[in-house]
Amino acid sequence: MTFTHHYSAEVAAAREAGTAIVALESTIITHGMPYPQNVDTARLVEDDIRKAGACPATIAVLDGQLCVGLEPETLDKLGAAKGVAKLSRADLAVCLAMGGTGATTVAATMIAAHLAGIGVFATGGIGGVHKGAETSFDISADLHELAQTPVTVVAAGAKAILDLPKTLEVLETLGVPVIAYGQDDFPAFWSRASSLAAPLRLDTAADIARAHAMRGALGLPGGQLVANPIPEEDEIPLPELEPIIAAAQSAADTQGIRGKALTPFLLSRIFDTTEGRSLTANIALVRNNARLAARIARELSALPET
Ligand code: PSU
Ligand code: MN
Repeated sequence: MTFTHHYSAEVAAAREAGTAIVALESTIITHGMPYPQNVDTARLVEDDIRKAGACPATIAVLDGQLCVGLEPETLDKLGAAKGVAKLSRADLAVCLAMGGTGATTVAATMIAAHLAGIGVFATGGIGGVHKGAETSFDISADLHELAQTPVTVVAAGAKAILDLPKTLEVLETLGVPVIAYGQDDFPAFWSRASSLAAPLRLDTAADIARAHAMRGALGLPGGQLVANPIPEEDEIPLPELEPIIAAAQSAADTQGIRGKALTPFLLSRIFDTTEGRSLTANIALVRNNARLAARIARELSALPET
């Protein structure tokens, strides 16, 4: 059995030219943001990466093809579609084998990026340990992926809808480097600070690229989580969000929302309660992560091959 990547024209040209490439996920488009802001954001994020001198590669599965880079009309279609499958590590092979279509989560995007030789990936926030995980056992496959697939993921920390202390504990157990960028605190997605210290801190894209390469040189599997705080002017302070998150979580509990549906439910609930402010912040932080990821990817491609 074989599979082939389907590269967009732009990504194919970048591979040819040796341009640094940054992977982007598609679940954030189909499940993380409402239409049409999702498509607008996806385009802005791609442009941010181009302006920073790298090539964006949005990843999705379309009609049984693992697509690395989406043509503009395809991105539109995916963003407007309803009921698109959310593909994590467990779902990828079945979807490809059955000729299906789906959006890739952080975990599935890391797998596809690595197979395509892409070392850096930008998103909003990774999945993690959900509140109440001690009874629900809901821990995102993103965490295990970071432990086994050598891709540096730039995110604004983990989404604040999660149990952040437990998320950090699991990442520590799995041996995933959690590197705050330019500050000591682990960022909390819509907020710069979580009051939890990040285990590691680096201050430059070059240092992050060197750490990525060093893991490879040591033969350590797995990637790195770069936790990049949202820009100050765009943040919603955590104390303001906490009651809103708690209300969204209790609505999910009452309505029995579980599994793959939980993250999208919480995000859209918080969007409604904040009258869209959470989305504005989400867009700002993804763009901020894309810009940093482009710089890391360029530093990485400038390092001598090992
Ligand atoms: N980041 C965002 N919005 C999102 C996601 C990340 O800003 O919607 C998606 C990612 O695809 C991530 C997924 O992998 O949420 C986590 O889902 P779960 O908790 O079901 O593993
Ligand atoms: Mn889950």
